[in-house]
Amino acid sequence: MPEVTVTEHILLHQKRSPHATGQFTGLLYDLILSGKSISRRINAAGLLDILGGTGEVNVQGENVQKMDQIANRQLIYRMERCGALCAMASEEEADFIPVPDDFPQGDYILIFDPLDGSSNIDVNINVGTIFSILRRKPGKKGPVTLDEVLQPGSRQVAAGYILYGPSTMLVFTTGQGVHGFTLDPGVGEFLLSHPDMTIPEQGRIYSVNEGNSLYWDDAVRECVDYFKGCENSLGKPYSSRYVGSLVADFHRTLLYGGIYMYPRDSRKPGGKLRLMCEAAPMAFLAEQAGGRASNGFQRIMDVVPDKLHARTQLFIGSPRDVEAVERIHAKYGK
Ligand code: P6P
Repeated sequence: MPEVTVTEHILLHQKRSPHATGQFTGLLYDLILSGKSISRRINAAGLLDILGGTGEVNVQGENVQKMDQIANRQLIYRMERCGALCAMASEEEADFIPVPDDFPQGDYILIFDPLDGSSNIDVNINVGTIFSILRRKPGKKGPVTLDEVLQPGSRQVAAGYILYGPSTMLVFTTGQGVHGFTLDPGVGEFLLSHPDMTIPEQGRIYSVNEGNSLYWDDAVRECVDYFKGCENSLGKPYSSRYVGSLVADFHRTLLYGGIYMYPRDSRKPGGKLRLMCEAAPMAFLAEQAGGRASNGFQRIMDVVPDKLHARTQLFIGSPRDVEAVERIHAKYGK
């Protein structure tokens, strides 16, 4: 396969994508630069005494890992200087972050989870950076307000993730399909390795944390029993795979098909995953790859966040598998 860099790929698509402007290319360049820096740290984490927790608890009520903090600070530092943003929001920060006036301002808003699944770092399991890119409402000037940030997933102009695993991969969409790039450490470039990624119409794998089954509602229990039984469209039980790192579980689902589920339960009635920095970007990717993403009752991309760290239950993957979940939920109602 000829070596196609991310920049070359965007320029090739620029003609067709109204959002792939020079400003956007610059935004993606700095996002990629941050990803390379985070990847380098993660690969040597065990040697640099940056494993483990900081002893702090974040706005999500989760223990902050040292690498969470490093990735978060790296992204904020780099992206506030990229000249394409007017604001950003991090899973690790309680409030959104306006780009300081003394930095060049842009029209885009970046939402990110700096290091999703970071509790897995200490045991050397894949983690990832998830990003979602919105545009400021046309004509808006001056300080960004929260309501400009709280946009539904359907308003995203781009979304993707950087997966730190056996190889470091960048997977993203600008609304022109989903494309995967693998980091060549020798040259320090992400090179096109998975053009036009498409999710299978139906899969053979279901992915959910069954340790929560005691707390599920009847609809979720029936969904999981559907995939574990023979009454499904496969005619036999699906295999179970669960890494516990959304980027890893989603990436496998994107390539192999099937369904990833993080349902609500009696302890987390709104679900665990964050709508804006986890579910919505993955939903954009899933739909661009021919898949579906739902909260059981409606398309994730149509859900308007009521707060920055709004949570949601998530069913995402092959269209036929997500449709089965929606049919079951329709019987039970909200
Ligand atoms: P559990 C990581 O904290 C995360 O947000 C996702 O990356 C992952 O899919 C999920 O939570 C794992 O949650 O409750 O199964 O450990």
